[in-house]
Amino acid sequence: MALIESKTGKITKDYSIEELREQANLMRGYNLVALCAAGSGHAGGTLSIMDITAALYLKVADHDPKDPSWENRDRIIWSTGHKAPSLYLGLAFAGFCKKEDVMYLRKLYSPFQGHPHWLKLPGIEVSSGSLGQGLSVAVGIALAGKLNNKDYKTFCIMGDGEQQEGNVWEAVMEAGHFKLDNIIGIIDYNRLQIDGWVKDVMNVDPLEDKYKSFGWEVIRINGHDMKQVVDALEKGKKCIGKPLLIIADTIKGKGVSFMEDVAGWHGRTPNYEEMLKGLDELKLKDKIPYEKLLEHAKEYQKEVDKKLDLKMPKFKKNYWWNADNTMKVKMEPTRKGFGQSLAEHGDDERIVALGLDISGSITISDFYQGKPERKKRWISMGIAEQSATAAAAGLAKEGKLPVLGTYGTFAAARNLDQIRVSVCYGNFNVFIAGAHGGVSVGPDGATHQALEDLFNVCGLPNMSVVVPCDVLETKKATDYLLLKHVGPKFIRFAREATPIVTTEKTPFVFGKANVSRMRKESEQLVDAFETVLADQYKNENEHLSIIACGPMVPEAMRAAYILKKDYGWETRIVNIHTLKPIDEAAIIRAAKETGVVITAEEHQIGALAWRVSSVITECPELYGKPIITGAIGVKDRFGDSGAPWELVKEFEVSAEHIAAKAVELMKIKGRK
Ligand SMILES: Cc1ncc(C[n+]2csc(CCOP(=O)(O)OP(=O)(O)O)c2C)c(N)n1
Repeated sequence: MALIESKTGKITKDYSIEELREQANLMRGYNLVALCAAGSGHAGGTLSIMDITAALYLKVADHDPKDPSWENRDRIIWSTGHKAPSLYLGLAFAGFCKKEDVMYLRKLYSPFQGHPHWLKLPGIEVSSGSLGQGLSVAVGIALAGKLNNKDYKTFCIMGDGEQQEGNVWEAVMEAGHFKLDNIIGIIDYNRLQIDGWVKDVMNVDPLEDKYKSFGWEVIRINGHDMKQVVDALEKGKKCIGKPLLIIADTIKGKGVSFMEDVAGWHGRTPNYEEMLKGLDELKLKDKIPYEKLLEHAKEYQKEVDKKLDLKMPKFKKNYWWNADNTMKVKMEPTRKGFGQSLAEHGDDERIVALGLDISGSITISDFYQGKPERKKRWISMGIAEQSATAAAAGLAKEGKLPVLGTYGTFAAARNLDQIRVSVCYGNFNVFIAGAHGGVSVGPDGATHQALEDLFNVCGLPNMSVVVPCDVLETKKATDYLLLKHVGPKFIRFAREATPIVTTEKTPFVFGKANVSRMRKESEQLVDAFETVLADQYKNENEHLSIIACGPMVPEAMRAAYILKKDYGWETRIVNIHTLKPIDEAAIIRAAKETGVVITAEEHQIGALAWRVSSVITECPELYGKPIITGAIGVKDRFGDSGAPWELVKEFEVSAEHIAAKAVELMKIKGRK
């Protein structure tokens, strides 16, 4: 039908095919501006799906912007959550929200999250971002429709690469089995995914035959021919006895010549010049007030900055990273250390690296870069974390050294049962990398911020877990885990550049903590600290201890600096790079010798804090001793979109938060 007034059934706007084409073009333009304002996001897929978005939101779906939760509305599920900007523009052009507000895309506190969150913006049906789940949700919604005798239809937008997820096929089977003729699946068949052409990464074809064999009706259309798109969607609304799949042939980056069919534009955004060029090609430079829109985004950002600043604990001066001429740091992403190690040791014929369609960004592709002879040991598994994990167990069983990695949340949650049973229970030598850990992965938002991964992997018998503090430690940890450690092993590293706080000479011994002490104020923070193995450290009766892992170690060092300068307190920093098995002796000594212990982790509080607490509370030597403890970490909440360092502030995982906690605990220590 069209956009309607739910109370009266009156059509409020009915677009012609020509008007829909114009709207889709305009939406492409707004998309470029929003992505430019955000500075991150997905250009390619948002442009390939835009004609379908316009047809669905402005013409085919029955819904009412004034009553977004009208019970008879058609439901539109975005299984490919990374195309969120397209969804937002569909809603905005239909009147659910203001077009200019889409410019808040990916900004902190914004309803326009990097991946859609239905609790933040009316009109979004479900939260998504972890691929392969949407069709199952659609099955549930369609089943509920049948149970409730409702006539609404459930549209589900998927990607072609996404078809590699096993979960998709469970849902395809269910929809066919239950003859859910109220489901219309749409595949944005743009032939590309992150690592390249779908047919090369992991072929999914012939999709028509596959869906048909599961009891679906299938039609294939040109996804940029508005008439064909509208006709296909309308046909879906009339389907009887079977679910319908629309395979829409599209072009990734459609409409902007330099983005079309280029894999690199999957997760890239246009800069200002590229945005202008794109708008020019779309003939929209005079039709979209892009300067005003960019200004709107900047105004929003100013408010965010103010709010964040008010929330931050304050000290005598600004101690933020590189704010001053002393205690400066160089920054590099920890993930690079992982890639460097794979590149260095990749000649070992036992090593087999498994790709999960996010290879460049997590650096696992460094394994074969410039080394074509290693390509035979590079196995692209597509977007299939569960199967890849179990396959790695099989490779390990036959004597190989399999390494796989993806976003921490997909490397330690999506595949948790496979890690548990196939890898850990079998005690196989599988090396899993959880990349982009913590909130600092930034604007992708909650679905992509691994904040529970360490609970999952630390809870598994036989598993060893390492969370290195900087790029150099990541390299050393990978060197060790890759070739020396035998058994299930997990390394967690981050996406964002974080301070380098160790040197080549800093010890790294698996299972043994390091102790760092600030000795002076110096030009470079790394020179101000002395770091030794915890079991070689002699007690100096410091005022307090900070026990940290991962990028919280640099924050702990900065906190020690703040506490020394503003309060004259000495701090023992214990770097627990190996979370499992944990260095109990180092924790017990810190507790006994300083009496105040603060844990710091970029994770839901507990992966480190509760392990440290249990070491302290179970140590007979400490029974009855007044140990004062506090925990810094994420406080039982999901993540949010925002710039990486903004999120460090918002989620209270900065040096300032550690130092404020120290002040609080030291008051208590003083009272004793
Ligand atoms: C479970 C899961 N694994 C990995 C990712 C990371 N990821 C985001 S988009 C994408 C590629 C998707 O390709 P496709 O479905 O073809 O979408 P399109 O090319 O149309 O953007 C991947 C691997 C994810 N979001 N979810």
